[in-house]
Amino acid sequence: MNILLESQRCLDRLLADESWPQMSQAARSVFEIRLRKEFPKLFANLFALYGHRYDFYYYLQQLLASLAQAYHERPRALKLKDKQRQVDPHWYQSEDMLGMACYVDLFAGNIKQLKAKIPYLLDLGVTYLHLMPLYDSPKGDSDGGYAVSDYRKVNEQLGTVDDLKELAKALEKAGISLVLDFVFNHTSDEHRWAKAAQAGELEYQEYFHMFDDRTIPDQYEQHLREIFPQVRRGNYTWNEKANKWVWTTFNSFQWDLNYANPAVFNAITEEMLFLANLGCEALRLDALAFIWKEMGTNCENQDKAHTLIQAFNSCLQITAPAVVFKSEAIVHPDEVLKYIAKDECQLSYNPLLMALIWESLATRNTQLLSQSMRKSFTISPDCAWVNYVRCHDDIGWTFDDEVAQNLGINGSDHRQFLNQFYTGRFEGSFASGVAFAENPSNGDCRVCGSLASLAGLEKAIQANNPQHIQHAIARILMIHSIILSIGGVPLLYSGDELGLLNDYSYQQDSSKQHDDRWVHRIGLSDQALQQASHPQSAQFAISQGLKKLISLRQEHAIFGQSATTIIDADSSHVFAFNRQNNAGEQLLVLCNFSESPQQLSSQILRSLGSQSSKNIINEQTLITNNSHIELQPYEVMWLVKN
Ligand code: OTU
Repeated sequence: MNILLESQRCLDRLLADESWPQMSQAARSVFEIRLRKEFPKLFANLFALYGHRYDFYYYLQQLLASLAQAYHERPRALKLKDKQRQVDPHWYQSEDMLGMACYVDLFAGNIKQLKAKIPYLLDLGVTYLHLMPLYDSPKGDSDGGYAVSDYRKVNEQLGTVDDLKELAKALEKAGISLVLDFVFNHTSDEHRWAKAAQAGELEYQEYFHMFDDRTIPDQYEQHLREIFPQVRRGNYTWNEKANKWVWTTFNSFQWDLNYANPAVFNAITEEMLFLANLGCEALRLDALAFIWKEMGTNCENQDKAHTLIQAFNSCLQITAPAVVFKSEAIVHPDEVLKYIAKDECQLSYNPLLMALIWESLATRNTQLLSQSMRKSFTISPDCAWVNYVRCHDDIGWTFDDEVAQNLGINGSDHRQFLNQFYTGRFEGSFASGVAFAENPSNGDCRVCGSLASLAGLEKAIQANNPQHIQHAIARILMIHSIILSIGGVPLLYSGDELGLLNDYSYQQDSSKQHDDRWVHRIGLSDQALQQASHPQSAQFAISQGLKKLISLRQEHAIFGQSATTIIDADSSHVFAFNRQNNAGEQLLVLCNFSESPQQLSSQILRSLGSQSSKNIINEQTLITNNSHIELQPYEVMWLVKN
C-alpha cells in the first residue's frame, strides 16, 4: 500500500463529511489547507498505531470531525495568535523568555487573585507562566493535581473555567504565555471514564489496562520500574468495584490510559483541544515516557509513544498551531533527546543539566557536567530546552553511566553518594534535603528540598555562619546564572526567586505527609515577601542578584538565538561555555563551582577574539595576556568582547 496515495484518497472522502460544523468559507479554507498539509503525517502515524483494526477508518473520521469542531470553537483572538506564531515560530528562543512555574493556590490563593499578581511577575521579567494542574481532581491527595477527574472543569478551590479564560487573556495582554499541563498518561479514578469502567461498562474498561487476575500483570511486572514505591509496591492496584487489577504506574488513584485503543486517542484529543482553546500557548506533556505499553519491555520510551505524540502534535498543527508541546521526559539522557523535534515536542525540560548542576555543587567538580553537556546539549535549531534547577518534583540522578565511567565514576555508587549528600547524611554536606521514594528492595531514592535549602542556606542560617550564608547565596545565584545563559527558556520555580527554605508543615497534614515533595511546595506568604525586602537578609541578596541577572539576559541578544559550545577550562572546578550568534556576537560564561578561588589562564578569553573583554555582571574589564584571571568562590563571569 502506498501510504501517501492512500491518505490522499482517504482525505478526499473525509472532507465530504457532512457532520462537520458549518463554517464560513474563509475559515473552512484555512482549516482545509492545514489539514491537507498535515494529513499524510497524521494518517501514517495513526495507521502505524491502529491500521490493523477493522474500525480504523471509523475512528479516523470521528477524529477529523472533532478537529473541525475544535477549530470551529477556537476563539477569534486565538486564531489570530495562530497566524502570528506562523511568522514567528521560534518565539521561545528569544532572550526575553523567562519562565516561572507555580501552584495557583500557593502563589496567589486562587485564579482571580493570581491576576492581581501579574505586576509581580512582570517586575521579575516573567514571559511564560506554567500553572501546576488546576483541574478538578479528588479531594485530599490528588498527587498535587496530577490525578485529573475532569479536564474541562477547574478545581473549585481555585475558580472556574471562565476565571481561567480571563486569566489567559490578561496574561496574553501582559506578554506572558500561559502554559498548562496535559496529563494524558492517566486520569484519576474519579474521572467519568474510570467511574464507568468501575460500574462494569466494557467500553470504558477498555479505556484503561484492566485484568481479571495477576497472570498478565505479573508478566509485565518483570520488566517495570516502580515510581512511587513508598506508597505502593508494583504497578497495579486491585479495584474492588470492577473486580479487576488496574495499571497504575503512579499512585493507586491514577489509572493509566490504554492508547492501544483508538477511542482513547480520540477522546483525549478532544480534551487536549479544549485546553488549547482556553488560551494556553504550551502544553506540558506529563509523564509522556509511559504512554505506550509493550510486553517484555520496561514500557517506557517505546517507539509508539513517539508515534502517538507526533499524532497529537499533528492535531494541534491543524486546529491550534500556536500551541507547542513541552516534553517532561525525566529519563535517560539519550531517551530525553528523542522526544525533541519540531513535529514532536518543540520544548523539553532539561533534567540532565538540572541533575548535574547539583552533582557539580556536591563534588565541586564540573567534569561530568561538562562531558554530559558536550554529548547531549545540542538539539534541533527549531526547538529549545527548558532549563531549570528546581521544580515541584524530586531530583533523580539521570546521567549517562557510560559518560561517568569514562571519567572513572561508578554510576550507582555516585548516585548513592549524591543521595546521601543531599539528604544531609554525608558528613560536611551543606544541603538540607529529604529522601523521597525510597525503594526497600534496592535502596534507591530521590531527593526533595527547596533550591535554597539544598544549596546550603538553611544550614548556614541555622548555624548563624556568615561565611556559609555568603557561600549559599553565591551558589544560588551561580546556578541561576547557568539556566539564564546556557541557551533555552530558563524556568524558575516559584519561591526560588526569594530563596525560600523548606517548609516542613506537610508532615502534619495527613493528605501530604507520605509525599515528601511537599517540603519544597511552598506558599508565597506576605511574610516571605517582606523578609526579602530587608537589605540585610539573604533573601534580599538572592532576589536582587537574580533580578539583575534576568535584566542582563533580557538586554543582550546573545542570550537568545545562538549556539552553545562547552569549553574545557584549565580547572576541573570551573564550568565554561561559549555562545555565538549569526551576527558574530559572543558570550563566554565561566562558573566556579568551588568555595576556593580558581585561577584560569587568560588564554581562555581568546575565544572572544579581542584583547580585552568585559564581565557584564560587574562591568570589570579583563585583558588577555600571559597572566591569569581569578574567579572568586562560586563566582560567575558573563564575558563579552570589549
Ligand atoms: C510527573 O512526574 C509529575 O511531574 C509528577 O508531579 C507526577 O506525580 C507524575 O508525573 C504523575 O503524574 O514520576 O517523580 O520518569 O519521573 O514523569 C516524578 C518520568 C514522576 C517521571 C515523571 C513523573
